Amino acid sequence: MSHNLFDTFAAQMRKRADADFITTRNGRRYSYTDALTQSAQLAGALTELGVKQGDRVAVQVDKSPEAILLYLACLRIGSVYLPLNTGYTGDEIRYFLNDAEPALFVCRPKMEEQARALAADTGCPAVATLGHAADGSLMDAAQQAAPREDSVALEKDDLAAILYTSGTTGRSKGAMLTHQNLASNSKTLASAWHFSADDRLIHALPIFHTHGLFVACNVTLMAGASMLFLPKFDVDEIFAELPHGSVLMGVPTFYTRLVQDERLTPEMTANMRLFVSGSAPLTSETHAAFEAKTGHAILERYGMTETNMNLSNPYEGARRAGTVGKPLPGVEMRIIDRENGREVPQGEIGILQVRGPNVFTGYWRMPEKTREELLEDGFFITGDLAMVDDQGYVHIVGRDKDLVISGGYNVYPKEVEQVIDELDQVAESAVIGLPHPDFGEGVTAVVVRQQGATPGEDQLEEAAVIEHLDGRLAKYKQPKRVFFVDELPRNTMGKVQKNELRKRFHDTYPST
Ligand code: MCA
Ligand code: AMP
Repeated sequence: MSHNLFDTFAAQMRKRADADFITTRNGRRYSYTDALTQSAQLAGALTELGVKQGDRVAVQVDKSPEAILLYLACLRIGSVYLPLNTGYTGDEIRYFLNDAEPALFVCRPKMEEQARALAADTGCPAVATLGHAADGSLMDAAQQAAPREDSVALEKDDLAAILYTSGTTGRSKGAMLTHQNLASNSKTLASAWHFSADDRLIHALPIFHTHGLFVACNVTLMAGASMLFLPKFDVDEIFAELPHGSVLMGVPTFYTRLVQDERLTPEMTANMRLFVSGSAPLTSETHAAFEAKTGHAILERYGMTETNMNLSNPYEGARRAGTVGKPLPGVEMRIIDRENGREVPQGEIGILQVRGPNVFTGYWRMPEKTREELLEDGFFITGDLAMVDDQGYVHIVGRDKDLVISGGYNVYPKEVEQVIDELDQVAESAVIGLPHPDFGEGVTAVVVRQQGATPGEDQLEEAAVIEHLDGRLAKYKQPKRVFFVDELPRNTMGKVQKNELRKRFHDTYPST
């Protein structure tokens, strides 16, 4: 029996042949039959471009239904889908192409020249373009190619996707996700969240991360439901769609923005059955305010790129603010004492570890990193600090890893510090996350200037640091503020005490 995830989706697609799969605000409609036909055409184009089973296909494109059909085409032929944030700069992309060695790089039409140069530098043999209006050379190739109606037979551990996640060392790691990882999690979520073919998901997330790609799209496909594709999160567009949708999935910033709007009422959300939040902590205040304004309790869940979703508040039963619920069916968890490596008693804080068919197989070409984080008994060390309360609900209380989450995007301080430290006038820097009313945490840099620099014309200022980062790092990783100090606080071991910095600059981003 083949474990190709596409086959599972295809069974639903054939059943739901004439039903909507994706619609857009500008009137484009893709039925499930269209999805079958066009993914076969794209699979044909991939084959003619030289992509084979097991090859990586790197994709940095704007959000469009065609990007999802391309993902399905990759699954069909057993190639490995490698989506990349559209905010990544040329330098960032170079790293991914070098590391993943894709057989094809699909980029936005306007980026073709830069993409070809990067592909030539990194030995990537083919480049194709895909635009948000179903344009580009990949779509042309799909028109001409002999469609591939088949799907290749796969083992459950064959790779479906590689998603890069930044690392504490500043080097991004490619999380290898198998067909089984994705299939098991989407089945589990579709059932846990009562998805059915009647659902219409308002899709406003980006599609290059787990949340918007796997949680949203795979669950929809698993249930034979439909999605309304919005190019990005926009409050007005959400309000235009709420009366026609049934589910919204978002990062907490979606909800903090929605609750500030007077259009959020029980009537506005009367057609909706479920609001899901994840990727970053949702505050109890936002949870309570949303419920007070709509009558809907947001369902908060917890996941990671490496694991898909692990824990979820219940669909039926109390969805408790400030908690991420309980392990999903098939997922095991334990909370480990950092000092003695033993499980902590209920009510105490430790490091969360998870195990299950959803947990990835390791980091691409990083066996040592894999061994450090994925234990021999199958448990994965999440690096999040958690506690189980007396009702069995899990609270994520902090992080054991140096990570900032801004508007649902992860920023590893080390990566930003390394680029700031390239500046001659910088002696050292520390990047921290501070409470931010919109993004949850605001990336903030604290910099020590090189000694000898005297106040005056040549002195390094905030704007020059930002200017240096611009074009080198994606916008969301760039500090919202840069502060200068004479020295960084250190403990007796010489380690920078970021907690001290977080306290000192705590009120940098006041709520309005
Ligand atoms: C935009 N900006 C940001 C961010 N987004 N800065 C910091 N953090 C961000 N997340 C910058 C813009 O470049 C712009 O800068 C300024 O902020 C204002 O932009 P704005 O119009 O407000 O941004 P937006 O387009 O509304 O985007 C905010 C957003 C978006 C809707 C929260 O970032 C978003 O869709 N985030 C979702 C991320 C996500 O899908 N994460 C899932 C990862 P300037 O004005 O200077 O140009 S998967 C995951 O984490 C796991 C598996 C899980 O559990 O799900
Ligand atoms: P990523 O590596 O981008 O997949 O991000 C995963 C991280 O996001 C987790 O390790 C958590 O730190 C965080 N995260 C995801 N969902 C939640 C949540 N509901 N509450 C708190 N943190 C979360």
